Amino acid sequence: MPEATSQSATLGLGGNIGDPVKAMAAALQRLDERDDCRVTAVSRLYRTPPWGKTDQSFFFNACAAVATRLPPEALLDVCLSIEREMKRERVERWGPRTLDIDVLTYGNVVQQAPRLELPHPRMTDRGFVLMPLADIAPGLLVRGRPVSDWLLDADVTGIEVADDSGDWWRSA
Ligand code: PH2
Ligand code: MG
Ligand code: MG
Repeated sequence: MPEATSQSATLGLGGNIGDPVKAMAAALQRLDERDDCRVTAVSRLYRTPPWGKTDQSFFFNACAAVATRLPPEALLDVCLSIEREMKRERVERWGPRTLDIDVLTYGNVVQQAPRLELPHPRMTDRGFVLMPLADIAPGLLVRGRPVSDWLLDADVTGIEVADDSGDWWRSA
């Protein structure tokens, strides 16, 4: 992929039913296989307490950086179509999720578009996003502040490293 025309985006991945680690790994492999996307960094894998709606299973979470020629909304569409593909076998209405892929940042783009707000509006409140993101992009500025700085204020209670190999996604 020609680097000159590509942008760097970061993604947050998570899931808590079925085999979320396998779904996250498959999603990253799928993205990396595309001509218009390359996975350039993947965080460690984390096991995280459920945030928001707390009466559900622990999640697995990770973040990745991709170099892509796709514009932001097209990257979102690719992520949503991979989500659908991975959910096909065991979709559970109203239930927890097998795989969620959120576009967190895209270059320096700041937009309040209805389909895709950038940077992700809630990423700076969430330990389960900031902790993995700090593995791969501690200096990335989000709303004027580095990820590693946002992490200092985040609640990371109960978050554990589940796999610190960095290439967990290639073998899962
Ligand atoms: N995703 C949610 C809601 N709560 N909690 C954790 N720990 N990890 C997640 O990925 C997560 C969540 C909605 O997207
Ligand atoms: Mg999400
Ligand atoms: Mg989502």
